[in-house]
Amino acid sequence: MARDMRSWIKQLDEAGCLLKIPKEVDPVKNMSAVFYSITDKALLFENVKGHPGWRVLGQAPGNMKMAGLAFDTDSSMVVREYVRRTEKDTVPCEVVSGGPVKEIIRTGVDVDVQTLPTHIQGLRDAGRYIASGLCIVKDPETGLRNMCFHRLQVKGRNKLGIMMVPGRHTWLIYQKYRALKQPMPIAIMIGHHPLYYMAAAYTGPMELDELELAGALLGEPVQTVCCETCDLQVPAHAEIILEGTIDPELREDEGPFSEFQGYYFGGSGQNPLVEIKAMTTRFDPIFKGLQNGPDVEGCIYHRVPMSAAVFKDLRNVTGHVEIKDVYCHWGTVFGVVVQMTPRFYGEAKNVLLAAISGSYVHTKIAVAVDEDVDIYDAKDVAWAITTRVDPENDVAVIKGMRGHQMDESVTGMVGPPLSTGVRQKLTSKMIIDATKPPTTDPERRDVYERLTPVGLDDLEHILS
Ligand SMILES: Cc1cc2nc3c(=O)[nH]c(=O)nc-3n(C[C@H](O)[C@H](O)[C@H](O)COP(=O)(O)O)c2cc1C
Ligand SMILES: [Mn+2]
Repeated sequence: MARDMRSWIKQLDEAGCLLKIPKEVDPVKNMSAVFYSITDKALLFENVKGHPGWRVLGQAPGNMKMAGLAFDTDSSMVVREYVRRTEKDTVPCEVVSGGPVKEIIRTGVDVDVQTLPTHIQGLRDAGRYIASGLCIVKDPETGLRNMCFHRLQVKGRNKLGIMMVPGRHTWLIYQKYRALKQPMPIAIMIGHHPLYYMAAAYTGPMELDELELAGALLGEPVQTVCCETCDLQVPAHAEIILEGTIDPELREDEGPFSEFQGYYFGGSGQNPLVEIKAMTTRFDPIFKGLQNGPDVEGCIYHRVPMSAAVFKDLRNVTGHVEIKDVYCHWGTVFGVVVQMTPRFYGEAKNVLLAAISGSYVHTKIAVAVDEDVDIYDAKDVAWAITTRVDPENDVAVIKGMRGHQMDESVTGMVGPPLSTGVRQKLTSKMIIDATKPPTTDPERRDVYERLTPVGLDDLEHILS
């Protein structure tokens, strides 16, 4: 049986990780606060004000424990499991003739995206957003497919604003349609198993079809069906598919929106529009609510694929250094912690340079620690930084690197505008070697053995 959002809800429920909310919740006034206040459970809203009959699933996964459930593993193994499952070839999709997402087909004037129970995510947001829409497009030259997250502002019955960060594959493909003076067909998938979301946020080469990557993560081919109004294939077991086009030149104000770094800035301005032509759903579709921001669901989808990508990058460039684990930390994913065992002096710095140079531009501050530090515990990482770092020798700042467009602390703007007045950003990046002396210097390395209390073995006997 295909794994989808229904099987995921069942899995969460059986694991005691699902909280059903029968009380009426207003998606405009209350839902975002609920998402922020309950992070230890997935939430299924059963009564959404203004949207009779709809249910909304959110915070699923809202933490790494639930991410572990999606990967059928422990929370501390999620990143390594992602790497393991994507080591081999991706899994081609299987085109089928029909599926649950075609149970109801609406086209033309019967489509109204305002009926979707979208919520307002933050006080200064421009309006209601679909944050869980995975945008599927096809390269007009090569025919290659791409699937990626893009925030979508609800602007009318059949109108969405879309924000594409310059350089993203969707953005690159859109530039090709613009050169051809043609509208870009787009299909937006809302609601599926979380591993689809984990695949969509993975930054890989243009040739990588993120739906085939989802197949690798799921361990089964993704079944796809043809769209009603365009030549795109979409997952047959999704909850909702929106089909539309993006005009090559039409622009309208879009944003601000609650962003992953914890602010409202980034990407707002004159952005493209999606004209929705069809909406296909299940008989009783469940909407995927997705709270964006630090340490909520949106962050989990950034954190896991990014950590896995950095892990893979490090293995490619660092030869035989043993990388134990990688975790993008501190809520915002501008920081990354690498767990490794240094063999030689300076080796950790070599590794860290790779950690800030990969496919993701987010990683601005990279820290290396040994295997005796819990990289999932920010306090433990801070302890290593404060006790194993001689700032003059163990910290390096590299100037003039490519920065993230949505990092406002980066002030080095260069070049002509890319879109919506956005210009390129030059940033400095910092690497911090918080590892112990290397294994080739055992005497000095031993000095850093962590304190261990006496009598740990007898503790149970004494306390019982
Ligand atoms: C929750 C979430 C929301 C995102 N929103 C956007 C967005 O609005 N616009 C955008 O360009 N990228 C957004 N991204 C980032 C892309 O999904 C990510 O960088 C992806 O790997 C790019 O895909 P690509 O390699 O096919 O270009 C978002 C990521 C996440 C996890
Ligand atoms: Mn891509």
